[in-house]
Amino acid sequence: GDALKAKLKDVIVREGEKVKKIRKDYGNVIIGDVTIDMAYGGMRGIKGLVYETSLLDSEEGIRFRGLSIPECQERLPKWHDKGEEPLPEGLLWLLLTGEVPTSEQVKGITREFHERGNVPEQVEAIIRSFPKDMHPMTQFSAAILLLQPQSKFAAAYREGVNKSKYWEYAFDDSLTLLAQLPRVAALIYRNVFKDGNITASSTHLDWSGNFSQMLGFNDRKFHELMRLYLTIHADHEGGNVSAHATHLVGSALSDPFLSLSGGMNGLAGPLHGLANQEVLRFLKKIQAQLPGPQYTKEDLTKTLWNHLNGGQVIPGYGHAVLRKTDPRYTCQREFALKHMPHDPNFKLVSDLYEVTPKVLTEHGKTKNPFPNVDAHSGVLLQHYGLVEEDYYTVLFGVSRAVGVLSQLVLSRALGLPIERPKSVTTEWVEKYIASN
Ligand code: FCX
Repeated sequence: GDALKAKLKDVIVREGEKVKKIRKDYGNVIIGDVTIDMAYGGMRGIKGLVYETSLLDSEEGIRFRGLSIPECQERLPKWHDKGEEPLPEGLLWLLLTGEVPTSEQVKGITREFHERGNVPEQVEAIIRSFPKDMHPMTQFSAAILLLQPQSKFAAAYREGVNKSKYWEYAFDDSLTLLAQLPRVAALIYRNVFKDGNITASSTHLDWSGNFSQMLGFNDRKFHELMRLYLTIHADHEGGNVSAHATHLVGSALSDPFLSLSGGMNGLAGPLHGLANQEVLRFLKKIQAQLPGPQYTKEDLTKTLWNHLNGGQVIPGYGHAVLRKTDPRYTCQREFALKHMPHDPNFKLVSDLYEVTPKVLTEHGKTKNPFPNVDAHSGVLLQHYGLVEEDYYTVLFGVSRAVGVLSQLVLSRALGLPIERPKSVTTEWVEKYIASN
């Protein structure tokens, strides 16, 4: 934590000066136009937000501080010598500082997470008292709010701390949150789906491995899967609902706990993070409609049309920005090809990959007929026995916290103001058209 904070301090001074100069010298440069369609259309394509931690290319997919997913897999530190997947602790360092950390630096973060990982007892008691039929994402967002009284940012603001120190408190809160989220998330899982017992934290494990163990999974391959999973779901630039919501709430100087909970409520929507749960439900639905394991591509096509004709979207396909197969899908596919090539659910996902883009293209609505991250994640979890799909979005949420909290720290460091875009009414639009 201390090493990261020291590094971050340097980066923040440097970046702060850079941004100041850009705004002073080039503040009036125009970077886009806004059409009436964009204003009605969810602000699609409007460049109206600066978000430092990652950038999405519509063809190539996400880059974290300039690194693609395969580059992150190659360059970020792994878990000991046998590890093959990147550690999310390393991604956190990368997102915050723009630099690839050493193994030692990553170990320092893992240690810090262990030190801060104890969840207040009264919070655990309340989580345990949640009704079992309350959706895991509702529980997760509520649990994050229950952690909020620990906020050092909120306490410092109340004490009248100088603006220039905001980021330090945001950073402190973010580390606390990231340290405690796995325990909170595991508690929800154990409580809703198992007997409520939860393994104590193991300081010899990394953040993902320890989380997996608390969930009740000790297979080393599952730990590797979780390292990959928690890395690739972390960040997808700034305009997606969870990142933007966290950013928006944070811009009011709501502390990181309040901001993250806001972001998680957006992630819980079926067009966003909940799509990973929806994909599993969808796979089960079409499996039931197929004639058996020997189904043909024509059978698959028919079930897809049935679904579409029912007026529903095909979950896991399409994207607001991406126009090609999501590299987060591709790396999960590669994980499956390596570790579970004969898994029947993987076969179904693979077969769908061959059929669905054609069907969606013929359907003629979606701008992107290719799969996104959510089309694949569920079958990997099923393979290792994490079969309760209503829980999947919580895993997405634990990971997404890494990205959105990193940006939140940087937003406070750069002194970004309260967000307040201008809205107009249809009456205003009509008058504007008439007068032009
Ligand atoms: N199946 C059927 N129709 C689809 C579709 C799909 N997978 N994707 C888009 N469409 C439809 C839209 O519903 C829209 O129809 P309408 O004109 O009747 O309203 C039309 O195609 C144009 O939409 P498009 O511009 O291509 O997509 P948007 O930017 O509006 O929406 C999402 C993007 C991702 C919301 C959309 O593709 C979708 O609903 N996909 C399924 C849900 C999903 O997988 N979400 C997860 C996305 C992401 F990876 C994540 O956040 O986790």
